[in-house]
Amino acid sequence: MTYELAIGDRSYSSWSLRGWLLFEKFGLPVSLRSARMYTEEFRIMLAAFPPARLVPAARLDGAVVYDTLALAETLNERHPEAAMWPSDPAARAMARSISAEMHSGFTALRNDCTMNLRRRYPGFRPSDAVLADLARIEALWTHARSMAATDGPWLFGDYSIADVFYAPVATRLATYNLPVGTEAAAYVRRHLSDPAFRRWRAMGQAEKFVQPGYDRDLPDAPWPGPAPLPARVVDHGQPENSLCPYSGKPVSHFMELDGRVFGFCNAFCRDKTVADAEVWDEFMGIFRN
Ligand SMILES: N[C@@H](CCC(=O)N[C@@H](CS)C(=O)NCC(=O)O)C(=O)O
Repeated sequence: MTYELAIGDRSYSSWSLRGWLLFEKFGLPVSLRSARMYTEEFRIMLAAFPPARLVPAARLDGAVVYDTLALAETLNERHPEAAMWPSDPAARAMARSISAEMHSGFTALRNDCTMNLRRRYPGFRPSDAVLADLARIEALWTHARSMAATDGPWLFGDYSIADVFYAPVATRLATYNLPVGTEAAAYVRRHLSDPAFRRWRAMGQAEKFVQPGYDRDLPDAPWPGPAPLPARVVDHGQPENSLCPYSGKPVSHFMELDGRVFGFCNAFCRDKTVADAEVWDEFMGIFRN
């Protein structure tokens, strides 16, 4: 199978995050294309996925599919072995319902609290409309948890497409410090500590791009997810590895961690590792040696 996925800015594009999680969390290999939103490069990228206008857009063995809900259902249809929805029919129907409600709803939350994985605003004051969306979201999460068939920490126990749809909702709760109860707060933390999500966020940090209009003029606080290992970029040094842990190519970009220097074949792979070293198995394989 040959799968391609076009995405936008990792720090800001909530639908791109969902599209990518659909592949990453269910072990479906995909080759990625990315471009900054609102640029000519973005328009050219999407021209290869006609008639898509927005990200994510995918090509699955030649067939273009855009819109995240359509992508979720098409991947589910092609990969029954991936168990992307809950297996119990009633839970599956509910998982589809709450995902569809997310896809078409929560406009106050989505408009007032755009996804921003680079910021946390403890002083943000939500409107009544955002609070009403939050109350509905918490009610849906509680309902889903009451139908969970396993002890897993996700909405229906095991990770499902419903969790993909609510991942960027969880990050908004974190970025804007929105008030929710203990159970919902635990679910948000679960997303923030998920290694796949952490890899996505680290790649967003490595993109080093601030999309105009997404930051708020509010005091910022540290991201509430797990603290990254204290890695830092260095210009040179004696790396322990001569080949990049990701590509196997000769190293040219360096970072230091615990007084040890490691090399990578490009700045992006070095910077995504500096951002959150622990979640990259290829790097940790050489670090632990
Ligand atoms: N309904 C679409 C929404 C996709 C969407 O709004 N994508 C945004 C990024 S999060 C986009 O492509 N924005 C670029 C633009 O508006 O030009 C889906 O489910 O995939």
